[in-house]
Amino acid sequence: MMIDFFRNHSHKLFLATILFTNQLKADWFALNMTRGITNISNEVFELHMLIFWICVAIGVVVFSVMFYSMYAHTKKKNPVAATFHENTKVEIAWTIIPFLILIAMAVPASKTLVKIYDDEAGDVNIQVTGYQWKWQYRYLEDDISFFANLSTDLDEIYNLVPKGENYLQEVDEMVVLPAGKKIRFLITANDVIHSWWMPAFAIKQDAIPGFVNTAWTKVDTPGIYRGKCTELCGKNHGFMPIVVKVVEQDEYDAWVTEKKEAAMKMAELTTKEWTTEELVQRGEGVYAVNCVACHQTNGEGISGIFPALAGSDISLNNKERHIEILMEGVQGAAMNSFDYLSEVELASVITYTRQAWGNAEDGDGEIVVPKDIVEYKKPKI
Ligand code: HEC
Ligand SMILES: [Cu+2]
Repeated sequence: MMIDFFRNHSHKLFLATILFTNQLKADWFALNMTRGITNISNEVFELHMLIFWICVAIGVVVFSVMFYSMYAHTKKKNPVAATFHENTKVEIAWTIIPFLILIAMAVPASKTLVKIYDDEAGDVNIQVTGYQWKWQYRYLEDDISFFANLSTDLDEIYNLVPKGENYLQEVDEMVVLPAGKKIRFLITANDVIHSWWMPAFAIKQDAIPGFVNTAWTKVDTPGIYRGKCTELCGKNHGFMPIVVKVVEQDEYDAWVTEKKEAAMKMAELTTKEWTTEELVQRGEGVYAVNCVACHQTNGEGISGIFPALAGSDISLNNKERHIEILMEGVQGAAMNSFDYLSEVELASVITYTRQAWGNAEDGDGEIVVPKDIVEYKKPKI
């Protein structure tokens, strides 16, 4: 009896299990768009659900009519086919009804779009520039500017150690925003097309060289929000995440003050008179972070792949080319531009490579000071 019940109804039980297992439900909902945390992102989500359910309803009606017709008008039941043509009433109905449905969808969609496309100045205005493969943020009112680089350890990427919680979603410097204020982003790019995507704010805006696109947000809930570049922009496209930290106003003010002080210190460092020893000392650290992977600690490089800097002609006798190669990189080679380093870092790492490994004795021993880099950066006419 019991066994028979299961035999006859097992498929129904199976279906019920699928539909009501909580885990499955959670997985299913994870497929949906997320709600985000701003008013706009909520509106976008509601709009998405509204349109989704309209589509479901249309699907149900259309398929019901279709399956009903297939069932009710089989050849068996209707051996003689009807021969009528045209039906004005039906044709008017199937023109007008979709038209009304489209209008009904366009009204709320346009309302939300109009709110999204607001490019009035914000309380805080930030220029966002996409680079291969990092983001630069410039706070226009406060003259703060920095790059946000991926900070995930290379060992995690190469599976040498387990992947961390925010794998490929972490940066060395977060964008800090004050809660409850209108923030306007002016989004552009320096090389190829990127796209600044922050799902929690419902912002996804193309970053195009030579154009400035705007986006805005107002976030009331402090927290850390993560997004990424979402326009295929080259080999490290997956390695330029976006991390935004929303804090209360006073914490934001403190951050601004701190950033400004750091910038002032940097400006002082740039103009001060440097001794060779100071530059070399600083440069050794910069070299260890940015150059050893290829040129090696002993400056010998790796034969056939990365040239030696110890005893190289550029390091010994060609200060101008040395600056240029760091600023511009070498097209088509692994030697990228390091123009995002500060003037002090650049000058000190160049001086370090010109002094270390006996280069000072074998070459002209000329040093590079931060002012040289400032000079190089000035537009040439
Ligand atoms: C990803 C590997 C890599 C990194 C990191 C790197 N370089 Fe290079 N570097 C190269 C390659 C490859 C070349 C050869 C480029 C070419 O084809 O001319 C080169 C060339 C150079 C040259 C010219 C050498 C010569 O005499 O021809 C200098 C100087 C130099 N790099 C300095 C640096 C400094 C300083 C750093 C750190 C700030 C650095 N590089 C970081 C790969 C790298
Ligand atoms: Cu990109």
